[in-house]
Amino acid sequence: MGIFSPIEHLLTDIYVKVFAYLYMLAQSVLAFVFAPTPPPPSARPKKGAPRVAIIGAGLTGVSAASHCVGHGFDVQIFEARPKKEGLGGIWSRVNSTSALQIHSIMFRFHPSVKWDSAYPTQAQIKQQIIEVWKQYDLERRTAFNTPVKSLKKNKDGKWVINNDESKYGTFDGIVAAVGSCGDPKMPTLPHQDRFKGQVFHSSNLDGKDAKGKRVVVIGGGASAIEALEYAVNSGAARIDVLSRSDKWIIPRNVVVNVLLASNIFGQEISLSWVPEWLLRKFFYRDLSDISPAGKGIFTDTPMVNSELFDQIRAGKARWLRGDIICVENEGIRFNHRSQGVPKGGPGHEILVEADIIVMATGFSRPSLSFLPDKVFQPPYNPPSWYLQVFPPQYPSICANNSTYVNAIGTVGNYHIGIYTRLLLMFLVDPLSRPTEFWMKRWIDMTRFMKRFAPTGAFDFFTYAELIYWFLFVVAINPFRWKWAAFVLFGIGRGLPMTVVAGEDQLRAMGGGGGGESQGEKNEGEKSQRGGKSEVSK
Ligand SMILES: Cc1cc2nc3c(=O)[nH]c(=O)nc-3n(C[C@H](O)[C@H](O)[C@H](O)COP(=O)(O)OP(=O)(O)OC[C@H]3O[C@@H](n4cnc5c(N)ncnc54)[C@H](O)[C@@H]3O)c2cc1C
Ligand SMILES: NC(=O)c1ccc[n+]([C@@H]2O[C@H](COP(=O)([O-])OP(=O)(O)OC[C@H]3O[C@@H](n4cnc5c(N)ncnc54)[C@H](OP(=O)(O)O)[C@@H]3O)[C@@H](O)[C@H]2O)c1
Ligand SMILES: *[C@@H]1O[C@H](CO)[C@@H](O)[C@H](O)[C@H]1NC(C)=O
Ligand SMILES: *[C@@H]1O[C@H](CO)[C@@H](O)[C@H](O)[C@H]1NC(C)=O
Ligand SMILES: CC(=O)N[C@H]1CO[C@H](CO)[C@@H](O)[C@@H]1O
Repeated sequence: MGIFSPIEHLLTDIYVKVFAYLYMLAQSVLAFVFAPTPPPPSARPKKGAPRVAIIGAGLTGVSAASHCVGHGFDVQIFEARPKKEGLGGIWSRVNSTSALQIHSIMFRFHPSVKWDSAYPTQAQIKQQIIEVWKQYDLERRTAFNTPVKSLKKNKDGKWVINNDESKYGTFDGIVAAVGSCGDPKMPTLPHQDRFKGQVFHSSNLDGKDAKGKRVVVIGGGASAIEALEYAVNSGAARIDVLSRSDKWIIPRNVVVNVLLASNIFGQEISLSWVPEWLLRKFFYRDLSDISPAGKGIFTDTPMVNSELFDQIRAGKARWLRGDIICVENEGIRFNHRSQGVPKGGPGHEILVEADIIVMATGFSRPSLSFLPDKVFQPPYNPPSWYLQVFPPQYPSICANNSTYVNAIGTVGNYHIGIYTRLLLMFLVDPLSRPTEFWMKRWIDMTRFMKRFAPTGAFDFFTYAELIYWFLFVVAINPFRWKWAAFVLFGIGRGLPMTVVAGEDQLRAMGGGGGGESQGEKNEGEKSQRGGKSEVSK
């Protein structure tokens, strides 16, 4: 052993360095091929270029804005919070105890992102978002401290934000990127005032000293695992996680994650017991009691972690299923349930002692209520929209990741890029634009195909399903074929634009063409026409 370990170390070191080098190299190639060219610093968008309003300066908003700007569109970003907490979105509001749990290869939210590690820290993620923001000259296009409260069409069919046309102008398209994690959720537990220790939210653990203390974490989501890791790292004396519902945990392994994300059906299928059985047998092993009973893996976003079980096995932490009865002076009175017993079901009562309570109880959902009322009418209410993000009444609105419920997938640059480019295509090419009728039929069809899904059709999807959605909607409409390379890869916008200019002339001669939807004809006819042939390449 004595002789081998230095060699072993050296080899590991070389291996890691070579791998890191190759990873960086591959990312440079991706950036070179796929990142749209940023505009020159002093560039002004061409007069009459379509304008897109981006709501939210998190990674979705910043990435979407960069795609718009890179393809010659004009953008204005609206961010509710001040720059310090708003730019970077949720990653600027959680403390450094949060980090990426999935491999960064699946978190390339923009083609120019360059991760230098497999699991970047919160600070590194925030930094990458800011870099994209700077690189695409978005600083002068961002209004901070500006919550969007309303979105209306003016008489020309253009979008007006917060009823203030004179201040912000009008917009042809909207990207609502408000995210799904807003303010921290801090429920008050029964008799919480009796507790003599301290209570913190999981996003606010920097500088909190847990050394030698008993830490109780409330919640069973990804934030609970992060809080557990924080407590282990700061040398807590005892750690208990109190979880009232079960979620699947999958290993930090790119191959396993990719395999799970490849379920093209996007729901539980007759073979889903196979991955579930394998996970219990080879990953949970002796701890399979923690795994969810009777809840399929394709129903809920799983948590990605490999160290949790080691920490439980090493006796550093306990993971307890059950319901909180009340808080006491010394800790939490808890009804401990066995596997398979539902929330609120029978169990046995214990007192879990605590000096610190960490609320890993999640975040409240930002509201989309600034959108026109009719987009919320069931049965076509979010997330049951066209491709989950376009309300069927308005293909000029793209609400990326704001309707998200659950999925097994990735936040690859593909999603944000593809969604943004679909929107851009709809804006400039009326023939490619779906009508309300067909958008609703697509939603109906997806519901029909997923009618046996234990979740609603849009409450859970997989990566493979998402790719199928994109390919389907591009292939189904011949007028979109010329756009395929642009929509899917961000290359070659010149050619379809030339065709559209030709079609435009034809339409100018003969009339016709499609509006946004029935009753919204204005938009398509007037607003799109003006700019499109003049957009810079
Ligand atoms: C602790 C933590 C860890 C996470 N880790 C992972 C992970 O490992 N992997 C993963 O895939 N995901 C993870 N996530 C999920 C995370 O939500 C996404 O990674 C991503 O940051 C979402 O980006 P977004 O731009 O869509 O939303 P956000 O980052 O939430 O940004 C939305 C922005 O919109 C602004 N806004 C909202 N409403 C309005 C309005 N009306 N007007 C103007 N502005 C508005 C908000 O102020 C906010 O800045 C994590 C989340 C948390 C909380
Ligand atoms: N690095 C990462 O990957 C990472 C880290 C953190 C967060 N995230 C993401 O961020 C989002 C939020 O995650 P999160 O873990 O903060 O929140 P979450 O997934 O919403 O989980 C909150 C947990 O708290 C429980 N809870 C809520 N209120 C409670 C109460 N009053 N009493 C007892 N338990 C209560 C919930 O139980 P019920 O389910 O029964 O309501 C749930 O187990 C998710 O999308 C997640 O994927 C990712
Ligand atoms: C941690 O989060 C809290 C609450 O969001 C914030 O006030 C504090 O400044 C953060 N601390 C650090 C070091 O970022
Ligand atoms: C955009 O939306 C799709 C589908 O909801 C999602 O998979 C993609 O990751 C979103 N973008 C981000 C950053 O989450
Ligand atoms: C994959 C995906 O849809 N992207 C993110 C959207 O928001 C949720 C919740 O904040 C994240 O968990 C996803 O990673």
